[in-house]
Amino acid sequence: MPNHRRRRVLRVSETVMNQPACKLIDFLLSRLGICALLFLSVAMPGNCGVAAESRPNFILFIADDMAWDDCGAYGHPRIRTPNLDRLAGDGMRFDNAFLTASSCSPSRASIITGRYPHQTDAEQLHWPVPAAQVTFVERLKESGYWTAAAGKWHLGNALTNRFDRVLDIGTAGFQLPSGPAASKARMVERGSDGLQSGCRDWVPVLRDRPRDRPFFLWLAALDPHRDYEENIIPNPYRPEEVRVPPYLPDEENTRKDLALYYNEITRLDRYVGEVLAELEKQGETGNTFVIFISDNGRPFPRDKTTVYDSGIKTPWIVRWPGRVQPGSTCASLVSSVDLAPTFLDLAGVRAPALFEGVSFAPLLRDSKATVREFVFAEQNWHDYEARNRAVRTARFKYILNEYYDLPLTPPADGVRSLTYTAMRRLRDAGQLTPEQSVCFVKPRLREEFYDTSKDPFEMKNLAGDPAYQSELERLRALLAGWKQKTDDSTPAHRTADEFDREEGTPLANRVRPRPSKAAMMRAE
Ligand SMILES: [Ca+2]
Repeated sequence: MPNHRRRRVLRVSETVMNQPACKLIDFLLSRLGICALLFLSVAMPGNCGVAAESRPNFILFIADDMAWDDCGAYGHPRIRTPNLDRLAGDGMRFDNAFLTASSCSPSRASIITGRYPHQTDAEQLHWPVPAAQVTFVERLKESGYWTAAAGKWHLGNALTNRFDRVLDIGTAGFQLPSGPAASKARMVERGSDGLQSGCRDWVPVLRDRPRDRPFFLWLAALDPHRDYEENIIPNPYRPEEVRVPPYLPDEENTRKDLALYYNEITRLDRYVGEVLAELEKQGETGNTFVIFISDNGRPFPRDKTTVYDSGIKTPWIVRWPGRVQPGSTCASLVSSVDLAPTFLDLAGVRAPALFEGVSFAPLLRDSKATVREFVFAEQNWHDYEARNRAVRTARFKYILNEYYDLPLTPPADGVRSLTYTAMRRLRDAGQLTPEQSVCFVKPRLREEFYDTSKDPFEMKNLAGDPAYQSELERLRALLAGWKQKTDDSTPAHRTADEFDREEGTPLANRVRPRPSKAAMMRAE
C-alpha cells in the first residue's frame, strides 16, 4: 500500500482507538477486505469530495419493546416474522447483543450519542436529550449523508436538527397525556394501521429521499409497545401458541397478553419487509447496510426496565450484501453503545473521542473476532424510581441494585397489563412461585450474580456461592471501574414515582412533556 494511502487510512480509522495499538495496522489492513471501496474513495468531512456513492447507505430499524428472541430468526417456534428471517438468512445474526438500558428513551439517547445513558443527561424516561450532546447523525450529515428519522422519535426537541428530516409519529401511541386526559390510562393511537404501528412514514421517507447522496435512515416503530388491541393482523395468535417464560405464571391472561404482543411483532415485520422491497426497487440493496434491533426487552413483568437479559438483550441482525456472509451468526459481545462508532467507521468519518463504544465492523468480516469482553447496562427512573447497574461477560452477569429497598415494579403500562393483574391476584392467593414473585419483593438483595450459560433466565442468584466469589469480585471491580470512569454517581435526591405501584394509575405530580434533567435539578 502506498504511504499516502496508508496515512489516509490511519486518519479514517482513529475510531478504532480502543483497539490495542499493536494490532492497529493489521486491523486496518484486514478491513480492506470488507471496505476496500470505502477506504480508497471515501469522502472525508472537509476533505476531498470523492464519489459519495461508494459509501454505504444505512438503515437502522428499531423495534419498541421486542425481546431478543421473539422472532423466527432467533428460533421462536410460533412468531411469524418472514422478513426478519430473510434478513438474517441474507446477513449475520448476533446472538450476544446488549442494550445499555431497558427503557425506551434512555436506550435511544445512548444509541444516538454513543454514550451511556447517565452520560447523556437523558437517563430517565422522557428526559429530553440536551442540545450539548453530540450524535453520530450530525457527523454523517456533515460528511455528506442525507439523514432522516421516521416513526417513534422520543428524544426531545434539541436533536431534531441533527437530521435533514424527522417524521415524528407523535407520542399518543406510547405515552399517556397528563392531567384529566390520563384518567382512562389507555394510550392506543386511533387511526390507520400505520399510525398505530409507528411505521406509516418508513417507505415514504425512503422513496422521497434525494438520490444524489448516500443516506442514513433511523426507522423506529411503536410495535410491539403497549397498549394492545385485538385482531390487528390476519390470523392473530392464539393463547395456546405462546411461550411463557418461567418467571411469569402460565395462565390464561398471561397467554392472552403474550398473544397480543406477538401480533404486533408480526405487524412490525411486514413494515420491515415493505422497506426492504422499496430498497430493492431502488437498486440500493447491495450498497445498503441494514441493521435491526430493539430498544429494550418485552413489556412484561421482570423483562422491560430490568437489567436481566430479558430486559437488555436485543435482536441484532445485520445485512450488507457482499460484505457480510449470508446466513452467518456471531456469538461475540456487542453493545448498543457500539452503533455510533460503527456507522461512522463504515462511513469513513472520524468518531468523537467522547464516544464510549467501539466499532464492531471487525465482526462483520470475521464473526469469531472480539471487540469487547464485557457490556454494561443501567436502569434508572422509568415511571417509578429505580437505580440498578450491571456488567455482563459472555457468561456471567453481576447486578448491583443501588436502590434495593424498592421493588422491581414493571413499567406502569405493564402494571396495568392482563399479566400483572393476574399476578397480583395469584400473589394474594399465595399461588406464585418465588421466581414469579420477584417484582413484589422488597427489600431486594443488593447484589446478584448469574451464570447465564447454565441459567439463561437468571433465576438462581449465585452471589453467596463461594465457588463464584473470585468471578463475582472481578465483575464487581469492573463495574466499579466503569462507574468511576463514566462519572456515575448516585443522585443527591430520589425522583418521585409518577404512577401507583399496585394499580399503575397516574399520580397527580405527573406532567407531560416531562421537564429536562437540568430543570428538575434546579427545582430541587
Ligand atoms: Ca421501548
